Amino acid sequence: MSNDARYITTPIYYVNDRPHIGHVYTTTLCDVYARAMRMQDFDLFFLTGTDEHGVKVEQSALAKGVTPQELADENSAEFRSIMESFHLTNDDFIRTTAPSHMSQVQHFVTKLLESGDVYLGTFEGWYDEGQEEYHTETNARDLDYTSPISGKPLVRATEQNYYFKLSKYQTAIEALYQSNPAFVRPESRRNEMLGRLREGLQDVPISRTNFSWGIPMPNDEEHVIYVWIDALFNYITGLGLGDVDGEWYKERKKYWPATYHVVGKEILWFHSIIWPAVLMALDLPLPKCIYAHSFWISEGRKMSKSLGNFIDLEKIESYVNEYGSDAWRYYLVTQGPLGATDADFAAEKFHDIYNAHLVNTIGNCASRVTAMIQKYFDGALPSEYNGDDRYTLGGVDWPSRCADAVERWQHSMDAFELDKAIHAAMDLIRDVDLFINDTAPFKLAKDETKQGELGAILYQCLETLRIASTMLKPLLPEKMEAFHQAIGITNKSDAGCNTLDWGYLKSGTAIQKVALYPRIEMSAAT
Ligand code: ME8
Repeated sequence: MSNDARYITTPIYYVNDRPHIGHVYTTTLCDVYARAMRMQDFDLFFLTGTDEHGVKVEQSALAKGVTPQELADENSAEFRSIMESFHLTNDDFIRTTAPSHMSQVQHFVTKLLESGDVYLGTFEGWYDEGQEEYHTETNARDLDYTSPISGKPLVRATEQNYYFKLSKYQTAIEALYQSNPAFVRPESRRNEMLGRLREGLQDVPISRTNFSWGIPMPNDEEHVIYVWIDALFNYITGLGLGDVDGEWYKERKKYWPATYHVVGKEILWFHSIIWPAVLMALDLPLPKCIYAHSFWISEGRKMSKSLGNFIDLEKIESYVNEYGSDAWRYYLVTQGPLGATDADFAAEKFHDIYNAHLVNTIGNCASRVTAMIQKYFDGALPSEYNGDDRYTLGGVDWPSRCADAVERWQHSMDAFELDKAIHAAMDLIRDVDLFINDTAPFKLAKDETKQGELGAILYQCLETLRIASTMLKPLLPEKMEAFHQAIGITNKSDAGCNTLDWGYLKSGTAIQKVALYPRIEMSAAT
């Protein structure tokens, strides 16, 4: 991987469910990061897709009277279409039923068989049928022998299967967690995994014989590869790492190892223990960070179809139609469960955040500044200097204030601290508002002799807003681009689209008055 290459992934989503807020959330987080990196000219690859094998897909297809492939095609297409309709800028959309993925998985499993990391053996354990996951005795006891997801009892199961020698990697995984404390984030999730590591790692089955909808074991057609192993490999098959002839995705190999695998907390075990051990067994570099966010709940309760608080695709669309796609992204990313605790999706809170942050802060400040340039300078951007020193105006050194905010933004984006990155931009906007109150340009406008000072103040305000809006563009692409258009950045290839350096705007540029986010009354629709 070159220094400039970055690779971010979402989980690949099960096709036996329809897309909902959880899927859109994780993908939106990755989208914000991807856009921010591309904006800074990093060579970035963003992968999402669908997880299409397994007993659940086979059973749902049977119940519907279609083939598993037909069901997978239909539901995968729906996931793919949300990426497009929500302007999620993934570079590819991987499907685990694609021949390129399947043959690479077989290649990797063959290597694991050859190295002895995969062997045939017998297993007995507590099995969660809904999740297709085994639990250790201790874990099963803690869960009261019931599935934490479906609430159904765990069943005692015995199988002859192929196993992955996870136990062999106990010391290596412990060393990984010690030497790289940021391998799993946030810290509370890392601590959970450390706790499970202390229980000791046991070998895990990686094949099944109780259904056929999966990738066959390369040496034994009776067995299909366990859906979780099949799915984890997507992160490297999508880059062609298992392509023996080297023809597939040649140009993508440079993106490995991943910068971030972003996942929900419920699948952290697979990503932060099993996946690195598999990669170690294959002698491949490890991802830099597994970031596990928490869950959305809705109106104070776990989302459920029967409670009627489920945020499904139709519900999401009603918010996007009413408030706009920027507002949806803003709420998701700034109010979502990025940290250790679950977050509540509530209609009233959505409405309040929209009004307080988008209407009253960003929208109001942009309209205030552009309106004054219209009114006092006929819409032509005045000069940055007032003859003397611009820094004496209101006591704020705006170029260095902006440079500090940009540095904070860059650092936070890089560290996937999206909330902090957004704060850096929002704080700038709030400071512009305070600066206007302090310097009172509307009073200066009444004094003919203060024209230079008035112009210089408005220049500082607009240039600062341009920089803040550029930092917000990965989150609010629609309206920040509209704002750029209104302040004379009309060409998408224009350096002004992305530059975070002070002084891009030139005096004399025609500035239009903007109204970015309309005030909206709360309706019953959402
Ligand atoms: O687990 N809040 O797929 P999946 C926030 N195929 N995020 C949520 C959420 C919620 N309430 N519900 C779901 C699978 N998510 C496997 C993954 S990866 C190699 C295989 C998001 O369709 C979150 O990212 O059940 C979670 O990890 C993912 O959707 C699970 O999607």
